Amino acid sequence: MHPATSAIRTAYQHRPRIRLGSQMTTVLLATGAGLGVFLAFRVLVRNFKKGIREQEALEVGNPAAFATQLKMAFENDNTFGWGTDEERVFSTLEAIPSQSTFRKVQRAYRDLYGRNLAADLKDELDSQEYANATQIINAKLLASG
Ligand SMILES: [Ca+2]
Repeated sequence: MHPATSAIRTAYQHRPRIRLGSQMTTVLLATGAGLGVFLAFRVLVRNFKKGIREQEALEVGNPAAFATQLKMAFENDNTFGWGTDEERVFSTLEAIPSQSTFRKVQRAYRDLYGRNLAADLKDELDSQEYANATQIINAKLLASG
């Protein structure tokens, strides 16, 4: 091989862009893998929490049971895809013994459905009903009794 050709070839093989490129690829792959592991772990934790909550929901009076009842009342939809069992929403809210339990219900609701209970209450009820619901919750004792 001609020495010049060989030198060009060597230079080509060692051009900095390739090295930077492969390093970047390595970094991106590592970041991607790290993110993948992180996301997979987060899904695992989320499913684990959800599984625990689903078990808890079988116990009457457990925050997860109240959360499930509220969700079922929200999803009491008719064939048009809308509708909410307001009576059931109110009777469930009445049955929650205290504001501290209500906060536990909110956490259970988030673990089970990945949603904010207060926001869903607002969405599912009209403004007067939502005011009534808020009143029911605010009238409760602060501590668990
Ligand atoms: Ca609904």
